[in-house]
Amino acid sequence: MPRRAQLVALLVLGGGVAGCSGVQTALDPAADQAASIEVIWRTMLVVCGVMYLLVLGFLAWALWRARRPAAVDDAPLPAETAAEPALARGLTGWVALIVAGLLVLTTVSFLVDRSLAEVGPDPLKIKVTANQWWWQVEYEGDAPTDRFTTANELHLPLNRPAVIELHAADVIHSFWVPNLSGKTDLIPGRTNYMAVTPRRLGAFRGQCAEFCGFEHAKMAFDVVVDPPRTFEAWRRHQIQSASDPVTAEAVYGKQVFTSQACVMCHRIQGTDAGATVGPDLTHLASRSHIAAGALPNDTGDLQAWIADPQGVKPGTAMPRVALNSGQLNAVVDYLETLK
Ligand code: HEC
Ligand SMILES: [Cu+2]
Repeated sequence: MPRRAQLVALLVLGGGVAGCSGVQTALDPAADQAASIEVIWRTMLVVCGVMYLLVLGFLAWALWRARRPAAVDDAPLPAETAAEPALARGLTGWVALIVAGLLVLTTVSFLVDRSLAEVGPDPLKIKVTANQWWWQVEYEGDAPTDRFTTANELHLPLNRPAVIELHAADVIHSFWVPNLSGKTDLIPGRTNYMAVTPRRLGAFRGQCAEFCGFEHAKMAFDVVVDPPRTFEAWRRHQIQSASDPVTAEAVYGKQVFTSQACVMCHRIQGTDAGATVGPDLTHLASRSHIAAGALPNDTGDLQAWIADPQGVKPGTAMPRVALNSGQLNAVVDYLETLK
């Protein structure tokens, strides 16, 4: 291919070209499923692009042909018998081309759809429940002691297939991590499944993709693809109960947490807090965002969130709990020990 043609092909098709890479894009696949979907997208681009150019080309040709001197128009029409075979051949070719294009699109969609349903050996099982407006994430295991719960963040080991079981607690949501796979709805009363086999390390962003109410836009989550050993270390850590606070401030913070309304909605494994209305906070400090991607997880933003959740995410199911500044500081101090 000449260099210029190569460059054009690269610009049109290249997923790796600047602007097509990122943590939330279907053009930068990091899993088998997203890579298959990208094949459909490229095929559609080529087939539909070629058809579009052909149609425009014929249109231009027709316009150009129309500009004939008046004398030609006045000439007697060519005999029908002479014109028809060429026209018939042209139309047959055109129909054949359209059928071939549609066949290519149908075949590719069919094959990719089948490949999306395939699950590799020994899959990791994860259950995700969508809530207005946050994600509960439960890792399943053979033994009860292997199971644990977290929120708004998934870790996946590289190259190992994962099956994500999708549930909804209230309305319909949609689970979408563009770099890993397509969208799948989470429907109340129904269980859906999604398979992902991550092939590249990295941190990606997922987003609810089905309008689910007021804070639909602030219903994101993080997905981290780890090397198997790092994943295993993370998993072992997540299974453990929260460690007891040591500093006086954090001890007071824990006391505030368990004596205020917080305890009626949140769970911190190893304490009296065992409720599941809101996210599990056992290892809150190990997550990179809070409130489903609405804020980064740092001291200032944790304080802002707890002091006024309705200000950050109007309508969220977490109410404002009246705390004085000493209690607020202490409770945040405690939450930051939940590594
Ligand atoms: C009525 C139930 C309820 C009460 C009471 C409550 N929360 Fe929440 N909390 C929630 C819900 C629901 C969310 C998820 C909100 C969202 O992302 O939209 C949440 C989110 C959070 C988060 C962010 C967790 C994450 O991973 O995103 C923190 C931290 C938190 N709450 C701390 C507290 C503290 C501290 C208190 C007490 C001062 C408290 N909550 C009281 C229901 C509650
Ligand atoms: Cu949603």
